[in-house]
This record gives sequence, C-alpha cells and structure tokens, in this order.
Amino acid sequence: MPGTSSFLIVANRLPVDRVGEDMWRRSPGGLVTAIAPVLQRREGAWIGWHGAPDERLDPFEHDGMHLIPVPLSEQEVELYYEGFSNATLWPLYHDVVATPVYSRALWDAYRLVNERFARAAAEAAAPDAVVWVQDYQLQLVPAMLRRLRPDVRIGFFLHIPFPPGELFQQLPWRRELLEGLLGADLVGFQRPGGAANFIRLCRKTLGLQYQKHEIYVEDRVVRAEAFPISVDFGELDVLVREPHIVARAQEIRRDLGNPEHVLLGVDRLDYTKGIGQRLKAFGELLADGSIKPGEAVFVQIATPSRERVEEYIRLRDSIELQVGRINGEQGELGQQPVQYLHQSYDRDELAALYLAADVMVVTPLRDGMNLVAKEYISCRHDLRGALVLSEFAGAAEELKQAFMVNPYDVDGLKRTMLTAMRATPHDLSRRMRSLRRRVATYDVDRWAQDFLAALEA
Ligand code: GDG
Repeated sequence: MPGTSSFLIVANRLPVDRVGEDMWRRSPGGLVTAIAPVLQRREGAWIGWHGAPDERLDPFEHDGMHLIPVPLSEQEVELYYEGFSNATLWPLYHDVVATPVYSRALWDAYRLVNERFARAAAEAAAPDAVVWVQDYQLQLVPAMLRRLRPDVRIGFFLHIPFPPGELFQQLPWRRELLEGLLGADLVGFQRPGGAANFIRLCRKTLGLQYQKHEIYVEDRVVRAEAFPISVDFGELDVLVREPHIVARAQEIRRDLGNPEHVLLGVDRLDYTKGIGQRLKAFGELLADGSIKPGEAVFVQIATPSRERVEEYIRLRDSIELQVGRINGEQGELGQQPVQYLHQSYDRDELAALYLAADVMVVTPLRDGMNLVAKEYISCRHDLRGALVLSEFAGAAEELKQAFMVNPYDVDGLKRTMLTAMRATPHDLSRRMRSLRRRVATYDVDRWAQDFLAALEA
C-alpha cells in the first residue's frame, strides 16, 4: 500500500539530535543546514536514522517537519556507517587521502541497510511522489526503491566528490554502486567533473550509451548533472548585523588579545580538511619570523566527528600533537598562537567567529563543496575579511576571487596566508564584493529549486 507523502527526503540521519527524553534539536552540519528549509516549505517527510542504535521510534513531528526514523543496530552502525560509508567510500571518494578498507562484511551491511531505507521510502511515498535521496551512505537506494515503486520520481544528490575512474575502479562492488545510482531519474553532483566521471564510468563499466548529460538505461533516460550546493546567504547576512553578534565578535577579538590578525579554521575534525597542512604553514610563519609573536592568532574549531573510526582517532592525536608543539615552541606565557577547540558551537557563536576573523583558512585536500567558505562570505557584509581557499574544494569552481592555494604546497600556503593578511582594504573589498554576488545569487534555495525543477521536469 502506498503512503501519503508526496515529497520525501531520504538521508542517513534525520535532521535532529536528541537533547533529552523526547526532546530534539535541529542538528548542525552541511546537509541539514541545506535541506531543512526546503522540507518545511513543502510539508514533506524525512526518512533517516535518529542517531541511537538498537532503538525503534515511531514517526514524529519536529520544527514543522514529519520525521520517520529508520532503526540501526549497534553492529550496523559499526559496519554500514562507520565501516562501508566512512572507512571505504569516504576515503575512496576523497582522492584516497586515507587508505579505503575493502571488506565483504562491510559491503553486506551496507546493502542490507540500504534495502531498509528503500523499503521505508516505498511505504511512505504517495502515488507518483517525488523522492530525493541524499549522499554516499545510500547509493543503492535509488535502484532498490525503483524496483518497489516504479511510479515515483527519484532524485539522488551526492554531497561529496565523485572520483575519477582510476580510483573508483578499485571498488570490488563498482558495478552494483553504479547500478544503484542509475535507479534515479536525476543524479546530481557538486561539480561538472563529478558528473563527467560518473557518465564515463557508466559507459566503461556497464557499456551504456550516453549523450551529453543523458545516460540510456534500458527504456529509461537518467540525467547526470552538477548542482553546486550553497548556504542560506540571506539568513546569515541578517544574523551578523544583530547587535549581540557584533558585540560577541568584538569580545572574541578582545579575548584573543586584540592581535592584528585573527585567522580562523572551522571544520569537522576530518583528514580531508587539510587542518594539519594549514597549521604547519602557520607554525612555520611564526618560526621563521614572518609573523611576529602576538601579531596573529589562529583559531581552529575542530568539531568532533566519527570518533570511533580509526583514521579519525589517529588524526586527532596528530593534530593535537601539532598544536601542542606550535604553542610550546612559539607561544609565550599567556600567549598561545593557536587556539584549538575540539568542540561544537551554536550558529550564533560561529557567526560571531566568522565576523571576528580577518582571514578564513579553508584548505581541504579534497571537498565536495565546503559550506564554511560560503558561510564566511555570507557574513562579511563589511567587505573586509580574506578567504584563503583550496583549489581542491568544490567551492573553488565558483569562488574565483578567493586567495587560492594548493594545500599540499606548504611554501605556497605560507605565501598566500601572508598575502591575505597583508592585502589592502581596497583589494579585500573588491574580492569580497564579487564573492558575495555569487553566493547571494546561488544560495541554497536556488540549489534546491534547480535540482527539483530538473527532477520534476
Ligand atoms: C559535506 C561535504 C559539502 C561545523 N562545525 C559546527 C557547525 N558546522 C557546520 C558548518 C557548515 C557544516 O557544518 C560543514 O559543512 P562543510 O560543507 O564545510 O563540510 P562537511 O561536513 O564535510 O559536508 C561538503 C557538504 O556536505 C554539503 O553538501 O559542502 O563538501 O563534505 O555548515 O557551519 N555548525 C554548528 N556548530 C559547529 O560546531 N552549528
């Protein structure tokens, strides 16, 4: 029996975190920030795991959204989520910057959990519903759902990069993954390069014919195209003008000792984000005297992430060692050049930090998009502030006026950080004005509208 939702989001996680018995709060993170507003407007439902293992919950309402929890066992969290999603696909899709784990047990769990999500979607979807499946954890759902419900329109969006064939071909289950995605009517990517990689792989691995963005699968046409995700420019632009945010930004600078330059990094603590690279560059600038003691402070917010996955445990140790070394060698009593915070903050505090920072340092080794870069731009209506941006972030395709870097090139990174610190107000405002035009036009609404218009066309 079909369900009643004419619009469905299917994602690994529900867009909420539990804050007490039956108390929920909208969660931070790229995906939620982007999609929650769309769902509220469309009065649809969101299918996803609620975050606690071995627990079944009934559907519930939160913040104007109908939420349908999918249960996961403790073992599935380990094998499907921490395992195949975050120890296999995540590193494979990010240039193999860590070594992917290939294990049949992880794959079996991934398939099983994808099947459960597909069944939940099939039950909730009204006849001819629109179903929008999100991200790398659920790449088999489109084909599984199509088998159960050939009447629905299925879109899929990949938030992380789609790798070139040379890397993707490592995957023992490469055919199954491609076939899973091809169950969708529209497969969206962050960059045109991702769509091109996918199309080429479909031809090479599955022998499918294609023309431009269209792949021919039996009697169907599947479109593969880029839809660069964005942020809620308007909301941030209004928020940072509020007196309490302005006051907090000034207070942050005071607390840091009013240095000439505040540099800022905001990332999940993830090995793709290039946190070690930027700290190395900053540490060397202090050590070689390019930056005088007390002249600059680097604030690094590293939000806790995937804390049980081995690579992440190692990364945390290595970053914390590095921070300790820099502060130990370059600091003075009461003066620490790196302020490292392994904590989560609320939106207001992040906005105040963006406003307080002279130089935003975004240096991923590979990143689907990177919303932090776009959030920083949205907050700088004062046209001050410099964005240092890795050419390997999806955002680099759009944000050409940023100070571009190759994060693997330490000398280049040092030079660019200095250039950004010393840029004239005129240069900064010229760049920021153009960056803001781009993000204001292509905001998150535009992203969702473009994707859904293409899906429903
Ligand atoms: C994936 C892709 C793609 C971070 N710390 C806190 C916090 N955040 C928010 C940021 C930003 C989001 O989380 C992070 O988004 P990113 O895009 O930078 O990175 P991923 O988490 O890796 O996201 C990425 C994205 O999906 C969307 O498609 O851009 O490439 O990897 O919004 O502000 N938010 C709060 N407290 C924190 O401590 N409230």
